[in-house]
Amino acid sequence: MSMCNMTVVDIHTHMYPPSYIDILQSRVSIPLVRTFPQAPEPRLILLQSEAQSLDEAQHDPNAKPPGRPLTSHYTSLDQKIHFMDTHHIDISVISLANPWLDFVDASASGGVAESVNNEFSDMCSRHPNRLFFFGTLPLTAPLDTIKSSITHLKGLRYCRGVILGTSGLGQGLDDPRLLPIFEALADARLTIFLHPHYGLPNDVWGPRSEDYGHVLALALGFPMETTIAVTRMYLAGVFDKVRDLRMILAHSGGTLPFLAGRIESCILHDGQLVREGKVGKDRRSVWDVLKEQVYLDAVIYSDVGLKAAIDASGNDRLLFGTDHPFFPPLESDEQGTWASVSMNADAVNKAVGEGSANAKAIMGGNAVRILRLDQK
Ligand code: 5CU
Repeated sequence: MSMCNMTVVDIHTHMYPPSYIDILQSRVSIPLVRTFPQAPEPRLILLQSEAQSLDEAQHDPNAKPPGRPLTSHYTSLDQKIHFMDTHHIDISVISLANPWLDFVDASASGGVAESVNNEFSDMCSRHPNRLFFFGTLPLTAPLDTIKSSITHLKGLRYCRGVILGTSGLGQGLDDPRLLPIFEALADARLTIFLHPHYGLPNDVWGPRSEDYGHVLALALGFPMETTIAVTRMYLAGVFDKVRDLRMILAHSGGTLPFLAGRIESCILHDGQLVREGKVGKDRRSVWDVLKEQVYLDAVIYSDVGLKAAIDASGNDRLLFGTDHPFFPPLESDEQGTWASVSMNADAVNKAVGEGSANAKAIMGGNAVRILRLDQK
């Protein structure tokens, strides 16, 4: 990546702090961390699509190890800083990786959220010019506990938002019970970083999906999940009800930039919606919401997808990211440069021109402005 006169900000970069790994190690169902005789490092098993390979590895010591190796890249702050230095990243906005606290018992999640958010805050304070974070909400807890968590995050100096999955309180993000939470986040000027985890049901992938590694779940399941979640929010009127809500969508919005036109057409031609008066002249279209309340990360690995994202939201709303520590190099040293990072940087250069004002904006300027990273 070329760095001259440019601040590079990575807004899509995860960690699992040690206390969270302890929780995963104590679990017997996914998500979990487990050691297998056939693998040198503990394995991090996160996705339901990994259930079959987990089962096979538990019964057959020769079966391929499930999940992914739990390397120090997932847990170590020194490693995060080394990764940033290696890739000339000036600032990272770190966040807990999926599945956050979605599986934590209601009675425990408030306390776990508080300690995880404090851990992130402490990590940032150790590198004050280089780290900010998106906090984590205890969504399984009662509403008052969730609101207290937002108040806690609002008071943490380096917190700039929250990372959120698509399950919400268990019924998705179009659930009216979430409106007070969205309002509290908007009032606190905490941006939501919306990130997928659940993908699509396993049977969509067919009986041979085990032969295809993680490709279907990650390349297609994740983006479709995001697309569906945001479309449901849009159809439920969430963006109109909470006009100050701001969301960064992971993976350039899933397939939203590509499908927004089709979503619009389906709305305009839906007899039920028209009869119910939901397609009036004052309606804000999906395109309007994409340009007014949504930001997109630039984690799409190709200029083709990136150009669609820019067309949909605007050069001033795209934000560079790496998805570290996921997608490490498989055949070169993990301490060196990662192709998954350069693919995203190259896509920016190809889409808007290396060294251009738009490239500088996407690589970091937009993040500094949108997330107020110049205010410490
Ligand atoms: O490789 C994966 O499973 C993942 C994941 O779980 N979360 C993520 O952000 N990227 C890749």
